Amino acid sequence: MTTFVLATANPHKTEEIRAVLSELGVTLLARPDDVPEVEENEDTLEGNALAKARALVDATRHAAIADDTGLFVDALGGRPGVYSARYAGEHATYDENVTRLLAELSEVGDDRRGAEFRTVICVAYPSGRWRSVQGILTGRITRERRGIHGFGYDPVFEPLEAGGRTLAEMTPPEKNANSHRARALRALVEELRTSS
Ligand code: ITT
Repeated sequence: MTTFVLATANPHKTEEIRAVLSELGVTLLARPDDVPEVEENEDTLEGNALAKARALVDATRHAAIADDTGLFVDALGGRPGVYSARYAGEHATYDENVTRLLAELSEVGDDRRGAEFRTVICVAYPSGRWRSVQGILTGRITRERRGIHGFGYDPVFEPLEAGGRTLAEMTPPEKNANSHRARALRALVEELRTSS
C-alpha cells in the first residue's frame, strides 16, 4: 500500500488519523509546515476534502489524503454541516461553537436532538486520479458538556451505541474504535485494497 501525505492542519484530527491508520498498516508522511492552509470554499464535505488533498499533491507530488468533517443536526435542518468549524463566526473557538449549538437547541425536546457526524476522506494522486469515502456516526446532542477527551463538538455528542456517554467521555482508543473518522478510514483502506 502507498505512503500518503496527510493534508489536515488540525492536530487533533492528525492524531486520530495516525492512530487508526497505523493499526491498518498505512504509513503517513507529515504535512510540510510551509504549505499554506487551504480555504474551505466548497459547499460539500467531498469538495473541501478533495481541495485539501489536491493542494498537498501539488505541493509535494506525493499521493495525499484529507479529511473534511461536519456535524449535521436534525432539528437545525442539517446545520452546521459543512460550516461546522465557523458555526459561531469566522475564527470561532470550539467552545464558542458548542455554546451556540446548545443555545440554538435550548428549546428542542429530548426526543428531537438527533444528529450525526459525517467524515469524508479523500485520497488524491499526482496522476489526477482521486477517490472519496464516507464514515457516519449517529447520535444526539446533550444539554450540557460532559467529558475531557477529544475536541470540537465531542463534549455534547452522545453516539447512539455509547451507553449514554459523550465522545469526550471516551478515551482516545475508545473513540477511535468506532468514530465517524475511524469508519471513513476503514472504508478508505478497503477501497485501497480493492482498487490497487
Ligand atoms: P483541516 O481542514 O485542517 O483538516 P479543520 O479543523 O478545519 O481541519 P474540519 O473543517 O473537517 O476540520 O472540521 C470542522 C469542525 O468540525 C472542526 O473545527 C470541529 O469543530 C468539528 N469536528 C471535526 N471532527 C470532529 C470530531 O471528531 N469530534 C468533534 N468535532 C469535530
